[in-house]
Amino acid sequence: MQHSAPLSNSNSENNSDVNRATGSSASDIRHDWQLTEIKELYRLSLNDLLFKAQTVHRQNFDQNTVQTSTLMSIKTGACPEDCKYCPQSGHYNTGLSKEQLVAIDEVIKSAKAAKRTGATRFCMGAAWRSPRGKDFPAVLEMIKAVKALDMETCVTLGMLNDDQAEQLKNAGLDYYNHNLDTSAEYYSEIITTRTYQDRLDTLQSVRGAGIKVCAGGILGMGETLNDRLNLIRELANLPEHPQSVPINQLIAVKGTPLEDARELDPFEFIRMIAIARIVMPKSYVRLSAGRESMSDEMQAMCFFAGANSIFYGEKLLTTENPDMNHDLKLFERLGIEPEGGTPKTNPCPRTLAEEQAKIDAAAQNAKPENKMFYDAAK
Ligand code: SAM
Ligand code: DTB
Ligand code: SF4
Repeated sequence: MQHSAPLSNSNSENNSDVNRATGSSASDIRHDWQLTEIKELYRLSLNDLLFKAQTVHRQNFDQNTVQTSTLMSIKTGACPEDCKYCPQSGHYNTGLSKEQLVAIDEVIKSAKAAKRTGATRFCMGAAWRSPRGKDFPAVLEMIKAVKALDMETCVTLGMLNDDQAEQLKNAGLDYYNHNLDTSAEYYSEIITTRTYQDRLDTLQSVRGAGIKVCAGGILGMGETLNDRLNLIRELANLPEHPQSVPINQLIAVKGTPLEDARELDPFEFIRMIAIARIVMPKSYVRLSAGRESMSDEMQAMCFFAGANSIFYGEKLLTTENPDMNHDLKLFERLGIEPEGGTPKTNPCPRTLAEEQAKIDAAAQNAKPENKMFYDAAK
């Protein structure tokens, strides 16, 4: 069963035109995508690919609405897994200090703040291989407490078995995040402490318990184009499309084995968002980690390509995310409305002087790196 996504009246385009443009019908939910077909999408000109993706997007969603989720790390660092991208892995020295599970009061405080700023979903992440018996009951209480604030809940706690998934469902959990991260072929280059099949099994337990699945991956880890396309194919060919598909751009963190990974061409990233939109037409595609280093223009193109969800709030789990004022301003400039509505009060009010200092600092930082910058004084 696919979950039903919002459809606005503005989507009532002539379906036959749309089908001609997309080569498929609006209700097409397929789980048999071949790599060759996904490659065909990739080979389209960017204009053609974006047109197709935007057309599918409009058939299934309000094109001017973006869902906002706020993240909180409820247990940080010293993870036993060796994910090469992750600042929280205990295998690498990234300068993070190990922390215990946070107190429920802190979670409630953060969730209330997230709700005030307009987030509709609160996602809690723990640096675990899988939930530990002694901490699990406290996480169940956190889910109940956030749910009681009338927010959607999401957790990401590592591998789950059927029984744990069932308990999460009973606590009222809406979404479970567990990413495939990359293609099955490239996976062992990135993680050796658990297998691709382990990940698929966890997703099966989550689905089996009736929890919505949030599953995606990371781009820019040195994978090939085939790996990127195969990741999207794996996601699209799951027994049900994940209701939420986070597409992360690697945040290359110092101390991790991927600290020097080569940056992906922004157009490659945008193409992957567009392909994900086309092959998983009713899934929310989340423009996830990495927005801090993306230009506003790149993010706007990702929204045009069909991304309709973001992490919202200054912090992801341990790394930076754009500040909320910047995101709200960007939405305003693009005519986008957050799914929960625009907050009535400024979420992080700054004085005019602080605003100006931030703009000056950004302009100052931009100058030396901008090779196109023309200095008339020289
Ligand atoms: N330990 C749990 C797990 O691995 O499922 C939950 C937390 S883990 C940090 C959640 C996801 O964050 C990872 O699967 C990965 O896709 C993403 N992630 C972690 N570090 C990242 C980084 N440096 N850049 C981009 N995405 C990252
Ligand atoms: C996901 O796909 N991205 C989020 C969330 N799921 C849990 C995490 C991004 C983490 C980025 C690195 C950090 O902040 O530690
Ligand atoms: Fe641990 Fe998750 Fe980071 Fe992997 S991604 S090291 S499992 S916190």
